[in-house]
Amino acid sequence: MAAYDIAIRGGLVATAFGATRCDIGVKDGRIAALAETITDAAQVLDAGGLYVVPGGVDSHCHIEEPSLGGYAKSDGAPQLTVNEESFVTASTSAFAGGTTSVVCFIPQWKGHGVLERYRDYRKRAATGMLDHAFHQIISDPTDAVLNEEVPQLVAEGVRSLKVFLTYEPLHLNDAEYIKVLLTARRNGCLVTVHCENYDAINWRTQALLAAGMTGPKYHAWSRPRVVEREATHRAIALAELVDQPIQVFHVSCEDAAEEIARAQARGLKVWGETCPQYVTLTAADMDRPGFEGAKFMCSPAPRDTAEHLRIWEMIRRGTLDVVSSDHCGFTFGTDRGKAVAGRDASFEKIPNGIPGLAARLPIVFSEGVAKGRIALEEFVKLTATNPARIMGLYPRKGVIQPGSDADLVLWDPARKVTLTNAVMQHAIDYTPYEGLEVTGWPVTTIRRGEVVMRDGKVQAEPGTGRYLPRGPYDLVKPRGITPDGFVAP
Ligand code: DUC
Ligand code: ZN
Ligand code: ZN
Repeated sequence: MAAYDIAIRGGLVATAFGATRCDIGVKDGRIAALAETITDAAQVLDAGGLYVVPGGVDSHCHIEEPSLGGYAKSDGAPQLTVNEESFVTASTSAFAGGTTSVVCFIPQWKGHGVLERYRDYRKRAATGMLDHAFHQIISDPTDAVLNEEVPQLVAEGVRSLKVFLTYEPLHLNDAEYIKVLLTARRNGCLVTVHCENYDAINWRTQALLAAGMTGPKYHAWSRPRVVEREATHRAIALAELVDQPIQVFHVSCEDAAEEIARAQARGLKVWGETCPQYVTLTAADMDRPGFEGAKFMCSPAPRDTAEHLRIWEMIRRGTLDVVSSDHCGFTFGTDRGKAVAGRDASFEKIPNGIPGLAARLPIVFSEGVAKGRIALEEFVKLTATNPARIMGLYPRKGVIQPGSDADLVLWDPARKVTLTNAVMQHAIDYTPYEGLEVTGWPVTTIRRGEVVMRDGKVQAEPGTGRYLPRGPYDLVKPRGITPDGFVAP
């Protein structure tokens, strides 16, 4: 019998600490050896001329998430919309783009607990092929949920609580946010935060609508940079008060990133994530004719090309250390997705979110490494190692070393591809990146030692994705520093 199930031979193996040319031996779904030469294997994959990078870890994606909400009907009632990507289609798309693990969101509906949704979501996620962990959205922080249900979720391996500071019907006020921070501190969880100011956006939205400014482009006008900066500042300040680590999600602009940089310089445990849309799309995309602009509508809103360069600078400085997709797919041509309120709906009724699971790694590599903005090891950190570390999945995920899961991508650094919807292999009928040319492409994706994508052809059995329970981890331990040394329970 061969010593290894697979040998990956002759590639440039990249980790967060650098790259080296070596062979990789895989046994029982794990990386068993890195050596100059490995030949004794049942299957040999030739990686000559290719890079070998860890399978992507996408720590922010919305998949098969019922009733995301976030957009009210004209009478103020929440509009229930089901996120249209299933775990099977999301897995196909993710493998096509070199991602092998995701952290996605269990919803909470106001007036309901969280355990019932967790059980339902576990079942949904188990139908797919991606390895998966969960954030728990808290939109109704009752004592029963925070004191009784969250500890049970934590025992089940859920280690991050997600809060929204805007969106009907999900947003929390400051008192509610503080309660969630305290709960996270007590239970050893990370808090991830959507930072935009709810009241400010509502005020601007109503003023824009009253002035007859209703088209998709006014989505960006309703939520300018300052509402993101203010909420980022507030989210950090309250986290400092409670002494609770947080990750600020989808940072779109330097103004918000500067708040994170200041917090990090003061030693706070605050991390910043950005997304491919904030280095490729602009507010002008939402000004395309007719309803077309809805294809680019997400929150925070894409800014402009000058901002893209500032985001890259914040990535280079390490202020923003994760690039997630915020994949949130709504179809364009049906009456279920973007057009759920009609094709002439005003902007505040159009669901926010864009699909991007498959595009994430290619865009970060192409715009980052191929254009000389970041090194190969930075690409690995941003797309795999850092999300795994911050989410408590490291070193099982996000790294190529003996003992880690054999999640690997054979990457052709020279391959040029024009992004089209067909290439994305998702269930959504458009991609906001249509026509974007990228340099660098995943040619083979391996999940736990199994080739699940080769030359764009995804071959994985539905139901083979594994749940990734997360235990306690040091990164989310409080610093032990509070104002006046007073630690509130
Ligand atoms: N913004 C979010 O906060 N969530 C989903 C989609 C989006 O655009
Ligand atoms: Zn968000
Ligand atoms: Zn999101």
